[in-house]
Amino acid sequence: MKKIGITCYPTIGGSGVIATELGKKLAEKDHEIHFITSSMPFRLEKVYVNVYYHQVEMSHYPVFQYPPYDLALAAKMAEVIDREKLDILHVHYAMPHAICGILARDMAKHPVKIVTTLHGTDITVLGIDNTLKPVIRHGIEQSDAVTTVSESLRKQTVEMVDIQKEMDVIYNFINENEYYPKEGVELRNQFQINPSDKIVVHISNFRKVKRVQDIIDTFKIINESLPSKLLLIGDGPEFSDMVQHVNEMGLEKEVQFLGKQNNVSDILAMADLMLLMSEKESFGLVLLEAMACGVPGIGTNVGGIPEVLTHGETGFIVELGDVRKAASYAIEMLSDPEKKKQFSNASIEHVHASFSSEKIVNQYEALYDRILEEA
Ligand code: GMT
Repeated sequence: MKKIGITCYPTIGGSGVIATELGKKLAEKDHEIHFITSSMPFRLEKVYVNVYYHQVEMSHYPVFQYPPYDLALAAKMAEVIDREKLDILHVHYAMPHAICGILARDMAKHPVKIVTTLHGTDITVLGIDNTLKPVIRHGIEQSDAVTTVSESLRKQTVEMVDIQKEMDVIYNFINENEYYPKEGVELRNQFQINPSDKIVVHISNFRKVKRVQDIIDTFKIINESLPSKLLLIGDGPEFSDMVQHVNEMGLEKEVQFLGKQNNVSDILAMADLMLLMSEKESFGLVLLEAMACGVPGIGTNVGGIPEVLTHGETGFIVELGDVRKAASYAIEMLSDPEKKKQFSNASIEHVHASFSSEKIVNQYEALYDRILEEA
């Protein structure tokens, strides 16, 4: 049994999902898990044995222009390391969480090892703001172990941060109790979608990098050939522009904006295809969640997406912005029930073979064992 602290962004997002699900799985394996976050992680919706939550408290001093959240987090981490005698502090994102963890390790009296998992966005930020490079490099170099969620992100990190540190690729995984093929007929009726309509879904935080416009443009071509509906799930900066784009395309009746949703697996149950046309994506967890529910995906040849989707087997890969090709693959698959079934079965099998929670959680446990054995 190990005592493991976990810090992540607790709000909606793939990194928060992975950090929380990992904590829950480790707790089931008798490890003691201590979440140290600004608010309760959204997937920690009920009481779990062996799981504890420590909220970072912030004082607001009128003197400071910016509240020192990072320092408050480091102080809370050090307090929990010492009081709970943590063996491992597993932080998600180098910036700021690895930096806070390193400061906490320096302050704490009890020895602790820092594991940092990179999810991509802090490396992407370097493309915009190079001044943060030394901070990210320090976070990576001073961690006892670093993991990336795809081989593509590992390579990109080495190139962008110019770093020698060995990094392990540990893929994301799914919670099999939530993501599995389910019957979606009832929900389809509630949404008043015809049984013969094909349902295309997209889930994201509607940032520019997600290229939601390409999703809508791909769907427009699909919809000209097949009776279909597009369900857009999530919210973010591009939301209003996308509502306008749908109106301009005359697709108001075919596209539904569902906003942020907690029970995504229920929506996936009635879906036929997931689209992810991003220009940056270290992994694409939503593709994996869809595949686990038997929903094949079409994604761009970007970042970790080709490591998740196998072209021609569990979905299709297209070049960034190639909405015509994406639509033609979608039409080809959706209009052939046999082919659709084949892709659906292959998706489920692939998730279980390569991205099962058991396989991935074992890899994290082996990593913890390895660094604890090191002097
Ligand atoms: O995609 C986002 O903007 C959210 C971000 C997050 O923190 O959840 O996603 C990143 O981490 C996910 C979990 O590892 C990955 O599935 C996403 O691909 C990655 N996003 C990007 O690289 C843009």
